[in-house]
Amino acid sequence: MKTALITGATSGFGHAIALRLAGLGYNLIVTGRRAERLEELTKQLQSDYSVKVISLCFDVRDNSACTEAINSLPPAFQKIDVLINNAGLAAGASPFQESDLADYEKMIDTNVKGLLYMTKLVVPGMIEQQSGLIINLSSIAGIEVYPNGSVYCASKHAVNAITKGLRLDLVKHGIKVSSVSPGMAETEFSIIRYHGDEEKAKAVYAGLIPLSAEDIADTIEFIVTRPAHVSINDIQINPAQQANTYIAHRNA
Ligand code: NDP
Ligand code: 8X3
Repeated sequence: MKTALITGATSGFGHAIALRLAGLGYNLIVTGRRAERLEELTKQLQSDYSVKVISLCFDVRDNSACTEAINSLPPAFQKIDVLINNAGLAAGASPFQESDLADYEKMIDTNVKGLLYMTKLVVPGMIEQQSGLIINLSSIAGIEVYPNGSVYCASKHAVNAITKGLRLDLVKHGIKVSSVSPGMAETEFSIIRYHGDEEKAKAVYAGLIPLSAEDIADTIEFIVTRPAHVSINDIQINPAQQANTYIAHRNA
């Protein structure tokens, strides 16, 4: 049985991916900062699927906490086959000159540095195994830059560069590296982006059918179920009503 580690499994994509991978028979390491949600998810996974699950509660921005968490894994979970770097966020949506330095730090520390910390800790085991799959959650924001999103977009452009760099450096060790780049998806993402303003968050998806976390779980399932000789480098996935970052066809 294979083991997957999913960061940010307490909500949205990560939660849906955890359920999907359990359905595919993966043993799981699920992570996030909200202990209660991790506990609930672990209970659900253990009761609905016959897989082994362990939860690790820590902040990916804290390298020592990441290290401690990975070092605490019992032997049965130490061979990680799939790492899904999903934990991430956008904080704020306003012009650069009006936006908040603390928000920049949150985004860079989580989306870029957290991803690096986790990857750095998991890659040595994959090199030892001479196999593995790393999937990074990027975004359409890693492809195009939009107004009021310079730092979030920068963080996802960085994720793309790291993904490509890892692929170049790890190919000789049999490790595949993929990214998934979704457009608008309705999760807790916009609520977090707008600092808890649910009305503003809802307005993001007005007049269209956004992607769901299930759509992203479908995409991850496709990547992890390819044969060993096939690497999916990147999948860009949008709602049918979103042509690109700038053009969305909204119902009146
Ligand atoms: P959610 O807000 O629903 O989920 C985010 C997850 O990340 C939560 O489980 C949260 O857990 C975790 N997380 C955030 N910060 C930290 C941290 N410092 N340490 C540990 N875990 C953390 O958003 P989505 O599911 O939509 O987002 C998942 C990923 O997909 C993100 O990287 C996002 O940038 C990306 N994405 C989202 C899109 C969208 O439109 N929704 C589109 C494209 C990409 P907790 O709070 O418990 O720590
Ligand atoms: C989230 C997608 O374009 O709404 O990564 O910021 S977007």
